[in-house]
Amino acid sequence: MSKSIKVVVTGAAGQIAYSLIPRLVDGNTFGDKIVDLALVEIPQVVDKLKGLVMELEDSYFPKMGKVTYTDNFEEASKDADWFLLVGSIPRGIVYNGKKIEERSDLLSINGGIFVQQGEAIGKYGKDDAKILVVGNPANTNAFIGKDAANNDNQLWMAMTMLDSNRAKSILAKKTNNNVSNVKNMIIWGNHSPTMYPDSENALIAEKLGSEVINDMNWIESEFIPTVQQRGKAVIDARGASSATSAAKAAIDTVIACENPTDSGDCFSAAIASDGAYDVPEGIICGYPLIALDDGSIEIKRDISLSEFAKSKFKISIDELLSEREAVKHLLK
Ligand code: NAX
Repeated sequence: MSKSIKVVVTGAAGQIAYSLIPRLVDGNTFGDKIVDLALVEIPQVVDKLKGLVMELEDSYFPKMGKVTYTDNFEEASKDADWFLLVGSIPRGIVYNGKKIEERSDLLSINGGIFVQQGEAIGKYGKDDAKILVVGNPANTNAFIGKDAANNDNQLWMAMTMLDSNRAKSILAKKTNNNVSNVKNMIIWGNHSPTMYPDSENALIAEKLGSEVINDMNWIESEFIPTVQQRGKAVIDARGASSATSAAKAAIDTVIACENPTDSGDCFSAAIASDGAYDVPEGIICGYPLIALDDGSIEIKRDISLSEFAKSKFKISIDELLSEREAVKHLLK
């Protein structure tokens, strides 16, 4: 009989989850494993998940195991292998009588949620669980969750794969390549408009981006801002934030963690700094990562950063430090 794996998804009635959840059980993400799903929503919305479960049943997924839904995160967490924390309170909604516009308000409200979820993951999740935070502000939510979980065997990540996929697409277009020819695409720092997408260390048709693109003006005034602002551009064009591409990026992150990384390549996600690349320890920072044969995930440490790259990266590190300051009342 195939091994089974349990995946918890929060924000399960939201738009990203609607694209994401079917792909978790379609046999491509976890290969041969049977996938048990625990879907989590807030109490006001949880009953809608009945409809999603009906659709999953109607879709004929041979690798789908047990599917449950609940508004009780602790119950969902028991013995879970993966947590995809998509749910969060978006900017612009009225919460407890106040319209949430400022990043600091968003940090505080979502931070509170991530304290509870982190504690439950630390206590009830598997000891080697992997946690991917998608809900924004993703890096600092992951920072708060990891602190509350207090379990160093578990791996907390914040998603930067969507930024990396966006950057690959732009570099491929610029150089007339297929997107599959762009590798080693690193997003340094925060998943926010300060992120630094690293064109210099990207491999484009096996050559370093710094050799292929000799146009600093294009990098600085087009490439970097386009990647940084792509989320807003999608909202302006679609009237809603990225959903299918965000779901695909979450799946890409899971697949990247579940399979050894090809030599010369890396994948992008933010994890806790251990001081690598002079980033202050503990903050959840976008890094180049590799998955090893034994299933562990490590920071790729042999990337050299130009002075230009270092100055851009520093802006994002400073932002992460100020976010850490804004949520320090939530830390243990
Ligand atoms: P939706 O508003 O469609 O769905 C979010 C869902 O989360 C809602 O159904 C809500 O009820 C639920 N929720 C809120 N708090 C919860 C909690 N404590 N437990 C369980 N469920 C909870 O948003 P959607 O478009 O799906 O986006 C979800 C999050 O992803 C947002 O925070 C968004 O900003 C973030 N994004 C992150 C990206 C990234 O690259 N890291 C890119 C896409 C996206 O913008």
